[in-house]
Amino acid sequence: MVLKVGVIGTGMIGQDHIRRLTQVLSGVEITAVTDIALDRAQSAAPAGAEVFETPEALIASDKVDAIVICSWGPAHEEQLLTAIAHGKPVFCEKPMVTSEEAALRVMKAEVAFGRRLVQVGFMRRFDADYRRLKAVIDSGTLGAPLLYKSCHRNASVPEGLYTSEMPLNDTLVHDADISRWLLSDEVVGVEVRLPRRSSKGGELRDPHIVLLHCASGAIVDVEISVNIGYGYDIRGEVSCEAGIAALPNRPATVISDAHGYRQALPADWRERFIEAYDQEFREWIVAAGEGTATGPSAWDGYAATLVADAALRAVESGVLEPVTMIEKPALYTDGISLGQ
Ligand code: NAD
Ligand code: ISE
Repeated sequence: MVLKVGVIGTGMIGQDHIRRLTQVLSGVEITAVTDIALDRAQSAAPAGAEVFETPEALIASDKVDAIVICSWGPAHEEQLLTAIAHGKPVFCEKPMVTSEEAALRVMKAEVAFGRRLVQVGFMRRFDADYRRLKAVIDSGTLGAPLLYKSCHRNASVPEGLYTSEMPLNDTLVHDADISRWLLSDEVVGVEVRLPRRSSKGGELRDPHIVLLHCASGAIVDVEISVNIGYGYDIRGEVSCEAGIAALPNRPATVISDAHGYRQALPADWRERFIEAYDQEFREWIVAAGEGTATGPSAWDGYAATLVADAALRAVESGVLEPVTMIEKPALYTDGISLGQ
């Protein structure tokens, strides 16, 4: 069976996901697209796909079995709730939503539906390097994880569109999610420190140092820099009781020239995580074909949203802001959310 997919939002990542769903992966066909910029939807639409004027019409269409949301974060809640109301599996790019209240509404709707429908686009969980790193930590050979250093450096971000809240409610959510997943832990408190501001981003608040305090006592130290200029530089290193486990540098041709020995860095997330996005969709297509979702859940989207909210509060207060979660609904307690 071929999964008929409708894509909402045909900007940067929408176009990249359309490419992978039409040119890389099998068992899937894009039958519908929409965007508030209809001309963008028109030019991104693959052959045979219908361009819908609204997300509601696309979701309701019987041409669509499952939905991929690639619109801006604040638009996700309404689109998720509509997809759940139609009982259709939905892949939603991160951040799942941009407030705790919205995350609770999405979980409530999915729990009332009674089956998982939502997968959140935390693609790092599908990256082979992160999966190997987690396998080492889970094996216990290095003892308990004590500290995790996560560097999240973007070469640049779209000027004007990327605002000072976004390092925390758009970028940090990846580090929050991967930390919970790698350490099989929950975040219970967040501190933020603001170093000297980089002149490269104009008025943008950048960089940030964020400390995630975990329930086990482990601490995650996150650097968010979004105008580093030289490339897309993602690093991760876990300090355990009996050793260190770290992400490797990505393989790249070694160039020797007048600047010395050097290896190119990925330009952006598209290049660095290309295989991870492919794999997250491979797994999504299988689950969506069965009318459900696996992988990062609405609970994980909720957890990351709480961290972002706490980080934004911590910028204002300058102190450790607590993170308090509701009791985990049974729908999310099967081990899918944490530890897998
Ligand atoms: P973008 O601005 O390039 O594209 C977003 C598109 O959504 C635009 O074309 C816009 O017109 C459309 N849109 C916005 N609101 C809409 C609505 N209500 N209905 C229909 N269309 C709407 O942004 P982007 O970089 O492609 O990011 C899109 C989403 O993907 C964001 O949530 C972002 O955080 C996420 N993202 C994730 C990753 C990742 O690594 N997983 C990478 C980039 C972006
Ligand atoms: C972007 O939306 C992503 O999700 C990228 O993975 C992240 O590195 C970047 O900071 C975000 O803006």
